[in-house]
Amino acid sequence: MTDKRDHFPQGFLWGGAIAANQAEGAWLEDGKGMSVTDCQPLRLKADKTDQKNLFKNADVTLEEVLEASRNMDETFYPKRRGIDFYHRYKEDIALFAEMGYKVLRLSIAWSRIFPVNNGAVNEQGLAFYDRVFDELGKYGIEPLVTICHYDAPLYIALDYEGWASREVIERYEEYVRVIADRYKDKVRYWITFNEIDSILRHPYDAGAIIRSRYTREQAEKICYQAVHNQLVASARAVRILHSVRKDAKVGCMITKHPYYPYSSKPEDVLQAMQDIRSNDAFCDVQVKGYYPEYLNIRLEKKGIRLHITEDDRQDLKKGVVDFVSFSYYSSTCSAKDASALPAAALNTARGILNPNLPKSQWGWQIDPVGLRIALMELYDRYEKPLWVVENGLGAVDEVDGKGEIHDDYRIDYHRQHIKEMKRAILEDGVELMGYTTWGCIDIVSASSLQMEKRYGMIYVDLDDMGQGSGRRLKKDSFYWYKKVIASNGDEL
Ligand code: BGP
Repeated sequence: MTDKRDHFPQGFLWGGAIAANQAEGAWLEDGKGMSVTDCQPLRLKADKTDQKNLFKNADVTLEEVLEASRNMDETFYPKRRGIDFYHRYKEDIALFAEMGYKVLRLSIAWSRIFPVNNGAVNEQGLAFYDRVFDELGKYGIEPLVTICHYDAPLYIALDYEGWASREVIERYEEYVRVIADRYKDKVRYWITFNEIDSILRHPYDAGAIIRSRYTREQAEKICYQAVHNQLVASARAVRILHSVRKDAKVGCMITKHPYYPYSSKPEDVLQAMQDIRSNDAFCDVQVKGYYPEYLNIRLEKKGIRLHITEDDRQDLKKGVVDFVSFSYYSSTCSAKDASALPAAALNTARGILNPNLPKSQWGWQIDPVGLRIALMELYDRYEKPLWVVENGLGAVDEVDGKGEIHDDYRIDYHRQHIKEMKRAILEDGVELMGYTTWGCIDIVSASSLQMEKRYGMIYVDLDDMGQGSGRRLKKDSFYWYKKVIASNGDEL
């Protein structure tokens, strides 16, 4: 009898993750309306490690949005074409099934369901996701559905002030009621928002907020109000989903970056604790059901008075989540005085370079132990089941003369991170529901809008300009991950 402390738990949910705006394409097909991500232009090839430039791709001015809304071109708007998952989902799901997936994390494009503001529900949009869930069901793959993954309908940005407008809570609630009821027999696992903390860093795709409309100080207040409205919307979604399906499990999601003190100076240790609180703040609200006092104090110090009603406070209390999910790519450092320290590129953020860690081609530091640290910290903080819903390595992959892709660097990345997850479960007592690698298949990068930044275990023959056959090719990591899943994480 092998000791249960040697293996991942039975039923561990191995799989992968994609997002509608980065994978589906078909940006106006079958009645879909424009989304904010359909208006993000591919700018000149950004310097891979120039996070500001890459970051710029995610942000757009009002003029650029209006120009894009009049321009039907797809070439320079990569998220309009994605990898054509909309038409190729059967082939792609068959490949995920061949790897042995237990779960696929995907998102629903809100603008397929409600193409027009205050308009009718689009039956063709609903029918598409019925087909996708049915295809997953054929292989026994559970969907984990992100209700909004950066692609709110464009009217949320143009007819309102994005998520800073309270009416958007009602728009989201109407959307959730429709999909909760429609898919109650096909979807058990839900995430209310992708990386709810990211509005503060890139408000356009995360919050449908066009920052060029505001001054810097106005923009900060707008973003905090937008997060608050999303927190209320998330809480209401939890209750709707629970009311429609008793065994539904609804999670929150943040961009997790463990913060290490740059030195043992107490002020650096203190700064790391402050930064961890900043990273976890909105997760605190979604798990605990109220604003922690440190967050109230921080808002007061910024001179930000949020519009919070008593009903909001009741909503937050009644709509706490069932699990905590997060994306993990890298850790970073904290220092009281970082002015003379080298910066590090992070996932749509900037940190302090850790001299002890290697970097990816896009400058993101590679820290498998950081994933174990994140799991311990979040589990101690919340004592709720956790779920790693994004983890992966963006890299330039080469196809050799035989059509093979030898991505041993990606295998090593995942192998090291899975080993640390196993230690978190077996040695640190963390309750971990599952692991969905980011980009099970190459898709358009969220921040750089490139195809060149490949994360998948399945290669897609498309370049940054959308040129190529679109053919899917199995990378070496495809065969490796298949063995990992078949052995429930024993064979790494
Ligand atoms: C996360 C997003 C994903 C994914 C990932 C990788 O923040 O939730 O959509 O894109 O980042 O980032 P990128 O694609 O910019 O390399």
